[in-house]
Formats: sequence, structure tokens, C-alpha cells
Amino acid sequence: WLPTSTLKQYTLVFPVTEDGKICLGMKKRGFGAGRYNGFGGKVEPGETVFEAAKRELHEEANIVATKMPHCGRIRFAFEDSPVLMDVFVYRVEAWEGDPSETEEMLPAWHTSLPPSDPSMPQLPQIPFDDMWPDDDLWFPLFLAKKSFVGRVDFNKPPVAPEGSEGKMEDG
Ligand code: 6OG
Repeated sequence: WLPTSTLKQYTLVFPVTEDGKICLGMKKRGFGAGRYNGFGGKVEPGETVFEAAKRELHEEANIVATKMPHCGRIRFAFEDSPVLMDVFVYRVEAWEGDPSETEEMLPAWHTSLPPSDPSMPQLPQIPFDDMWPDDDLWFPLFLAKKSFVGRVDFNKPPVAPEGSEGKMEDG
């Protein structure tokens, strides 16, 4: 028997170019603030997941997707929460407009290619250290255009055994 969970649907969208550039957004507020991520959010009642992905991309990056294949699905579980985040991931391969800053996100272009000639102007590499810790698990599949599905369980950090604080301070 496993405890049942409810699913809450979210979208996560990454604009990419054929020559290996990817647009990430620095989240300015709310859940995940201070991290780079794709653009997205909750699916609202009455809209399809695809419509939600397109709407959130427009709200957060000021671009309109014209080619947006679905490429993966990840469920995030958090300890102590009965709600699983059910995140639908899309790759935006064509769009109208240029990504620009909004109230929620500051878009920035990165490269997914290995560093080349150091004298050439370079885009920053994908900043995994400043992203959700699950991203480096599935990004290789995303970048290789493979479809993927996964589940990530976030645990609370281990709690130090009772009474260990004093001992740690002593050395
Ligand atoms: P709003 O709260 O902005 O929607 N999201 C995650 N993305 C990654 N890469 N890892 C996670 O690990 C995530 N948890 C949530 C889904 C939240 C946005 O953040 C994404 C949504 O695009 C826990 O409405």
C-alpha cells in the first residue's frame, strides 16, 4: 500500500535554437526565486496544458511560441506534502518576439555546447549550480531531444541527532 497523492499540473518551457543556445530565466519572485529555470507555472482551470505553457511563456518572457513540442514529464514529490507537482516540459523551437525581462523572470541566453575557441565571444554555460538540483539529471535527455519521464523526491535535510549540537561546537 502506498499513500495516495494528488497531482497538480505545471508547465516548464525552454526556448532553444538549432545552434545550441538555450534561454533560461532567472526567477525573480515566488517558488524557486534566485534560480535559473525554464518559463512556466500552474495550469489554470479550463485551459489545456499546452495553452498554459504558451500563456506562461508569454507572461514571463514576452514571446509567442509557434513551434513547441512536448518533450518530457517530471513529477516532484516533497516530504510532508500529499501533492505531487506534475510538470510538463516543452521545447520551444520557433517563436515570435525576443525574450525580455518581465516581473517574474530575467531571461538570459546560455550555450549547451562544450567551450570552444576561448578568443571567440562565448555565451555562459548552463549554470547547474544556480538551478534546481534535479535539472542536471534530465537536462542531458532534454538537450539530446529524447523524450523523458521521471520522478524526483525532495527530502528535508537530515536532522542532527539530539544533543549533537554541543559536541559539534566542541570540535
Ligand atoms: P510558479 O510557482 O512560478 O510555478 N518547478 C521546477 N522546475 C525544476 N526544474 N525543478 C523543480 O524541482 C521544480 N519545481 C517547480 C514548475 C513553478 C514553476 O517552477 C517549476 C513551474 O514552471 C522542484 O507558478
